[in-house]
Amino acid sequence: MQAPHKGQGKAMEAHTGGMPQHGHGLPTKPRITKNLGDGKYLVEGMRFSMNGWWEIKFDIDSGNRKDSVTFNLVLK
Ligand SMILES: [Cu+2]
Repeated sequence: MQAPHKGQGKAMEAHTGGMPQHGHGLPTKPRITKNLGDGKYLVEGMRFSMNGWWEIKFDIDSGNRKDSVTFNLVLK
């Protein structure tokens, strides 16, 4: 994934996710609260209510290109 350029406003947007094996979404609504630069973003409000396989999905908008990415986490 190519990092969005700096200084183009809000490059990452609200995201979703959940547990594919359980059919439920995230228990909270995490938000991108800060662009830290160099393609790094601060995500706050993340909470996992149980162990297992979680998907976290982000929508990325660099201004002229859009993409999305899914991170897979397995909590034990
Ligand atoms: Cu679950």
